[in-house]
Amino acid sequence: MIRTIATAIALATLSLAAYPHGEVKHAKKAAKPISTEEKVFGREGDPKKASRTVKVDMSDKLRFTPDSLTIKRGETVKFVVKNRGKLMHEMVLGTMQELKEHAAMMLKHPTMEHDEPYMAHVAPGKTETMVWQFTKAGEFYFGCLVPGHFEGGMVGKIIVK
Ligand SMILES: [Cu+2]
Repeated sequence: MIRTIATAIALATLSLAAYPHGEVKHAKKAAKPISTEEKVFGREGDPKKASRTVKVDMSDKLRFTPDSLTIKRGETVKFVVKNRGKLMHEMVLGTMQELKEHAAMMLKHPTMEHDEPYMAHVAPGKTETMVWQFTKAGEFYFGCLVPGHFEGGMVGKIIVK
């Protein structure tokens, strides 16, 4: 009986040992992969494929400069977004409907964190970049969703044709 148990244990140990130790895969701390999510207003762009750079300034007067852009359909644009003010600002791409809804939500929940490839949050005096490919023609917008800013007129228009 004891011998049987010992044999069983030995066998069990053997069968365990038969499994090679799986190689632990250490995920490399690489940049976030480019999202493939397709939005009505396009998709995240590959920085290597950016064919145009657009500088956008944001100010505490709640204005974007420029506040209107025309983009060719299919174009990948690198936005270089500078905050010239003393307040936090952000540039969020979307349809007017989406921006309105999102802005209303930010008013209700001011501390809500949001971070998507179509947003650039920029601290005072800083510059951030955002790369976006405009895959569909249409009329889109960009707004600052810091509570009160969108309502204060911090919005711009993008025509994709
Ligand atoms: Cu703002």
